[in-house]
Amino acid sequence: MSKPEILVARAVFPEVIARLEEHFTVQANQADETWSQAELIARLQGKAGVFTTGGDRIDAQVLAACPQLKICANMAVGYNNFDLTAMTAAGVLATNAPDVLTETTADFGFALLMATARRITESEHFLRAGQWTKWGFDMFAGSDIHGATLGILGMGRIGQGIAKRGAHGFGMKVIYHTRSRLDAALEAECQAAYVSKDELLARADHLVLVLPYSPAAHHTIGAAELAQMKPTATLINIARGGIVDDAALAVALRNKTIAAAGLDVFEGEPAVHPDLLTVPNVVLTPHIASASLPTRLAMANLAADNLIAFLTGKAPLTPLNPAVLAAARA
Ligand code: 8YV
Repeated sequence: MSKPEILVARAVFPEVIARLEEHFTVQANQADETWSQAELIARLQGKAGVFTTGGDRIDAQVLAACPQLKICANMAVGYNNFDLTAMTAAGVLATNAPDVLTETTADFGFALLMATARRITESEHFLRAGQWTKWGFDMFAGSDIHGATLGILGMGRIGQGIAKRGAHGFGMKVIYHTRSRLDAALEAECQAAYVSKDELLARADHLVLVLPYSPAAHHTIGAAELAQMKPTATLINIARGGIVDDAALAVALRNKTIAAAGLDVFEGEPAVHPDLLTVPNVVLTPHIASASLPTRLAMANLAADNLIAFLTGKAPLTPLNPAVLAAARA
């Protein structure tokens, strides 16, 4: 029997391609070409599965044009690149890559918070530019992490990882807001207190965004929310572009409505709002929160595991629309 055909839409670890080749005829994109939607559709013809990353959009148009497609396996925990409703309607399984990146991403959230609050990149640019000629009593004086109030918006696995680092490592007071409040045992483990969104904005010295993107979450932080924050506060976005109104944030940073921001994700990335590039009090990184080598390998292997399991008749590990599995069984 011939092997099922799959597409790997972006370049990934060669050892993961080799694993996939044990089970499938693989069309890979190891040259990491950027494909238009039409080019993606053309390459998906005859494919039973696709390995995607967060930038590869699978929507109703793709699904209608690729009737042989059975599974889309995302190498990301976030899946706002999938139209899940359309996938379920088309009977196409979606999987993501949760858990394996939780601690690495929480580490990065803290790294970005510390770099932002302690003005690390801004001061390094100053040094590299040869501007450091003498010590100054308030030179790059930022805000403290230890003992400060850490606000977390969205309290899933990554949010909980950040809360634990803040509470246990830095003696921070942790407050959070999310759609569904944690149970008492988890709140105790994270030493985190549930508050309203308004209270979170008003009280946080450092606010970290870790909520998933959905159209309802678009511009959760805009001009009005930034105005509710302390002028000494820092804002960290490791969630998704579009959750923050980047144009409004650039204005708030320039006017010092808040002290600083650290951003790993952007509206319309890899483009970055030009105004953010001209304000000094923002730390900018290119969507690398999960980018430790072991974690990226684990994410790629989990996406591969989902493809291998599902297309060889076993249960996928991390299905997003299990209704598709139930329908296939019926
Ligand atoms: C990925 C992410 O690197 O997992 C996610 O949701 O945002 C990142 O870890 C990115 O989406 C590429 O797939």
